[in-house]
Amino acid sequence: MKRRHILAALLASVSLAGAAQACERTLRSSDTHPDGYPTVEAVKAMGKILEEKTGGKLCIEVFHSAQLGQEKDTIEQTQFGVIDMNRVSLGPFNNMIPETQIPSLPYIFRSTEHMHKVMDGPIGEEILAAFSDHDLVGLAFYDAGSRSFYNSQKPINSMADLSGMKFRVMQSDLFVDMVGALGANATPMPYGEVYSSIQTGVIDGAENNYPSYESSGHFEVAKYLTLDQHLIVPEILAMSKKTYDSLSADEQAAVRAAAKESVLVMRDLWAAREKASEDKVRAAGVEVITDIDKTPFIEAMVPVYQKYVTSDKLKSLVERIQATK
Ligand code: GTR
Repeated sequence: MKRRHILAALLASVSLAGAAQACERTLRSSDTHPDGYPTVEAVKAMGKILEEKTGGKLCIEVFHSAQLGQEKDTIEQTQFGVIDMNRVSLGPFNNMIPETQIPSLPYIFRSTEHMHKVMDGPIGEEILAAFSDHDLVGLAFYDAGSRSFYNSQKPINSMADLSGMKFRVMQSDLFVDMVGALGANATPMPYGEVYSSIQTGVIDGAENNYPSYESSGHFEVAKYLTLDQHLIVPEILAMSKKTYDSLSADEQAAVRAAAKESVLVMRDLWAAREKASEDKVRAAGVEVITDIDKTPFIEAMVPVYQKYVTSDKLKSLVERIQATK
């Protein structure tokens, strides 16, 4: 048995070495999510497409499960070129790149279809381009469903029920103000600390989409979910500008095309995972409150828009998003 294991390990290392050798260069890509999560699988799919397009010159290896660190740290490392690529929510970019605040505004998108229409078009391209001033190249947007509140204490049936409760948010001032405007308290912290913080009562809960709520295990410690769907924040696949600049023009074009092609893979995977994650958390006994009046939530966001949508550029983005049918 033991010898069998050793042999298997040896074979695995040989085939890994074989795979690495087949590629002239393997790009390292970071993701906070576990293996099998739609974002991880989509970047792997991009890698296969890229390998094909470059005749085996470029490959991608996805370091999933936050192996390279929590999102904010990996963003910095990507800017420095220590990490080649990163798949992250737009949230952690909010304080750095003002344009990313706009698709991160609560209730800015009417639906996922509306978000796709906006982000697949010129507005999406404008937001991708904003990354280039920050040592990054924005390649594509991925889906992240809608985010809703969950907690360990009680069912939330109205905005008033949120009063005084403590919720973790991504490290973005915009989300701190969003939670404050709803009458609750926000604690920004890295994703990897949320489970134990709920478990030990440091926070009452957090907010996320079904696949993250499920795969992180947060549903085990926060059994009340209220589908207020305050955010439809897309995720971004970005490359270090240092890495991008080191590629030939053909390789750069292949990277851009492969990233865009992986979006379609991602959307299929996402739809399936959303359903599977919902089924899993419901089967585990999570109380899902779907009947919630969103009007007071939307109205409460007026001061948040006033605080963040300040320049003409940002105002124009909001107007154009709202006018997109
Ligand atoms: C997830 C997102 C991650 C991360 C996480 C969080 O939905 O995919 O990139 O941002 O939320 O809440 O930190």
